[in-house]
Amino acid sequence: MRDYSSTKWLDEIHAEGVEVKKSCCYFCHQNCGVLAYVKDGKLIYAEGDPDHPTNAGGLCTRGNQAYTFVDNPSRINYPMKRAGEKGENKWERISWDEALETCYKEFRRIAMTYGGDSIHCLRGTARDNQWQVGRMANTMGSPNEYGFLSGTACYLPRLSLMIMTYGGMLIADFAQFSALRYDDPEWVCPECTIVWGCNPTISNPDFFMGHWVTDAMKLGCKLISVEPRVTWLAAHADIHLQLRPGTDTALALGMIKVIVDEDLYDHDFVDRWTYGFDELAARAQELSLDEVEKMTWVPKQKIIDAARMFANAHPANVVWGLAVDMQSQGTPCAAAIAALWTITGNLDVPGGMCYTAAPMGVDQPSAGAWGIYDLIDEETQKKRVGWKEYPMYRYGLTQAMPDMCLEVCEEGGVKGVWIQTSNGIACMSCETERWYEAMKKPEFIAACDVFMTPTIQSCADIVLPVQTWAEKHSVRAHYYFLSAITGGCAAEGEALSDCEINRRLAQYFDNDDEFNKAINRPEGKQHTWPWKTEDEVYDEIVKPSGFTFHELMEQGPVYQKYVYKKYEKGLMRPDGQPGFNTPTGRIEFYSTLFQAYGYDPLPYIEEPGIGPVSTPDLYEEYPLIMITGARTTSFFHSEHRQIPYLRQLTPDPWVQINPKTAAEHNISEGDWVWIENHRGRCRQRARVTYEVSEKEIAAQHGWWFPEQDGAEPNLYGFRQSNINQLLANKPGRTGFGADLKCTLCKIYRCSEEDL
Ligand SMILES: Nc1nc2c(c(=O)[nH]1)N[C@H]1C(S)=C(S)[C@@H](COP(=O)(O)OP(=O)(O)OC[C@H]3O[C@@H](n4cnc5c(=O)[nH]c(N)nc54)[C@H](O)[C@@H]3O)O[C@H]1N2
Ligand SMILES: Nc1nc2c(c(=O)[nH]1)N[C@H]1C(S)=C(S)[C@@H](COP(=O)(O)OP(=O)(O)OC[C@H]3O[C@@H](n4cnc5c(=O)[nH]c(N)nc54)[C@H](O)[C@@H]3O)O[C@H]1N2
Ligand code: SF4
Ligand SMILES: [Mo]
Repeated sequence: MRDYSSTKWLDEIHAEGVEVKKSCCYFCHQNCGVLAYVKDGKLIYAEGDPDHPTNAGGLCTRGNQAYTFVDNPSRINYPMKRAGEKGENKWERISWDEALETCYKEFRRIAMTYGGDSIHCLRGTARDNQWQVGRMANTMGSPNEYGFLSGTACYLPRLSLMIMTYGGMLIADFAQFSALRYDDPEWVCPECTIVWGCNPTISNPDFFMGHWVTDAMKLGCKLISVEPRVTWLAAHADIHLQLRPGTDTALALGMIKVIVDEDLYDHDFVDRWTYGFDELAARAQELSLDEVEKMTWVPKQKIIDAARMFANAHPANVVWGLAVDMQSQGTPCAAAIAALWTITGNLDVPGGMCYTAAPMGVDQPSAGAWGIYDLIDEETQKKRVGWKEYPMYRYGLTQAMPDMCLEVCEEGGVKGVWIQTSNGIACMSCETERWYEAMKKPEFIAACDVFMTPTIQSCADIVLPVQTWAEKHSVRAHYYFLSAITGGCAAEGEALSDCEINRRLAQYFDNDDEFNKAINRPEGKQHTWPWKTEDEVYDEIVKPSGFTFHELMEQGPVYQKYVYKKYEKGLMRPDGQPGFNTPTGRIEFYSTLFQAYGYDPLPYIEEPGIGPVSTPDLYEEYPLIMITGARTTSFFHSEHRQIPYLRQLTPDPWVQINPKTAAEHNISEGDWVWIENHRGRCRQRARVTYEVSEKEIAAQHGWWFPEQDGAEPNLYGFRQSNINQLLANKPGRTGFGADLKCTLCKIYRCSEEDL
């Protein structure tokens, strides 16, 4: 680790022979601008690029530690094949040719024997390679690409709702659409923002920087926080609605009720551009505020105050987050919250909620949308797991349905698995043991990763080493700008970028006429990866912008002028008419598509599957509501446990416990405690804090211990502190959303023997 006690390190990075390159961090999908200090091909330091408009010179804790991530002794440096039984942690170095040929032969055999759909391609919160995993599935003749996450409960509940009822994806406008940022004369600072189930100052989620909210607060923007915990933002909010986890829909409907009752809504917008307002209003009227208070635990006067504050502010917006998705009612919850910003007339106006754009016509590759799904024939497309059962999965989305995929795998229907960017069993899957067992069944599994993980150890036959952003090229089409990742450092060993791995593997399939005939590849689509180098791939992606990839590298981030109120100008619909790209051409509070699919067309309230109301018996035995996975600065999910400085910041998994609850259980700060419910238990260390109320605890997710024995049965201790063992694979009615942040548990101190 670098010694910061003297200024010697500064001399080091400013010494002769050190090159400073402009690049972008990709340790999360935020993609901050970086100045990379490179010496002899190695990254020796990284700092924020002051010219980069979104991070403006800042890097988070992890970005600052880039050099200890990139140059880390535990990285996978060579392709390897399993040399013992699965889980024995015995690996043998092989050549890239042998590795890729093995993958090709195995996946080909599987597709030809059992059908392409028996190959499942899994990814987590992928980086620049999200589209690649879907495309790779198609290359191998499979329609099945997804993550291990129940109810696809990360962003997709919100996204699918917006696609179906708003005809596009919306995001709070904090001037990110303009390179001038806050100096852009057209932008208006929001007068009020609701940060809803999101902790952006820690998580910077979904291409949104948390400091934009604090910037706006300094410019006078009022803050409403909808958050069970007392986060920094909640503590600084004008109104903190400290709700019971999983009751967000009731709260949003309560606020809608106040806005309608007090006639605070935008009549003109509602009349001209929306569909089903009366039905929505009637649905909100079904509840009394006393009932909402009882359900949500939020005093009704606070609900009234918040509704008034939000509705009277112009413009106003909502920064919503993962907690919306991580309840089984993710879809109706998203619908209710979106209705709030819509009835108040904050749609596609400066400082309001704005439609994302494809900068210079470049699709957002990381969102999985780039050029796939006509690479396989229609019949195979319909073999996507969940296609029939969950129609919302078809609508503008390409993912298979994870909970059903798990069942298919358990029944032996998954024969080949390609894992790229996921540590499934240590982080993403609920009922961990089920996924762990299921992943033992396929005949062949290959994984691409930067580090060895419990997931790879437990099930993979082949491991492929992956480059980090510091080493590879890539592009990022944010929804507001287009930029190139320049890399420029030498990778230790033989790691390749995801893109290059995929491109090379695809060549085998693309040149195999017999295979393409057998899987019935559509006419003219045989060359699924027709590019000769990875830079050619990026040239193709950025082509609509008029730049080549290398021109873009020179140029830095490129912006396109943002157009507000696109719906008035005929810019939202394929037919060029004013309105929105929905069946009625209006924003649909009453969704005609939901109705057609047999779902409730309006937002409705449903209790979390396990909780004080739905399972009172369990509540008696497990009297604490359990929040999981609230982000911390030290880690990205299950990653970064190998980075010395980050691990020093958070050496052990911790669970937040209110001082009163801790005292009741004779638990002191730092004690190891068991967290247990009817599904299982795991242990984490007590962080005794008023950040959580007496009724809740908040446990970390994604824990495993790279320093422990990697072989079975220990597998880096991935069961010891893995909170997901207590969670269920149980999606909401639409197939979206799952209760990962609102279930029940009890806690007790670990005994001496336990440790
Ligand atoms: N209880 C609970 N569980 C949760 C959550 C929660 O809030 N609560 N959050 C969920 C959410 S929202 C998500 S998105 C998932 C995330 O779940 P995962 O995506 O499985 O999480 P990561 O730990 O980021 O795993 C990514 C893996 O990819 C590797 N990797 C990193 N960079 C690259 C790269 O460039 N290429 C390749 N090929 N590999 C790379 C890392 O080393 C790591 O092993 O976790 C979910 N799990
Ligand atoms: N440092 C870091 N940053 C990350 C990640 C990471 O692992 N580490 N992961 C990335 C990924 S993939 C994602 S999806 C994003 C997620 O980022 P965010 O959307 O910010 O999600 P979280 O931090 O999981 O949860 C946000 C807040 O929701 C609160 N909460 C819990 N339950 C409820 C509830 O029922 N209702 C309401 N209203 N609030 C609730 C929690 O207390 C928490 O403070 O973060 C991304 N950024
Ligand atoms: S890890 Fe940190 S520095 Fe890197 S892109 Fe994400 S927020 Fe930015
Ligand atoms: Mo996520």
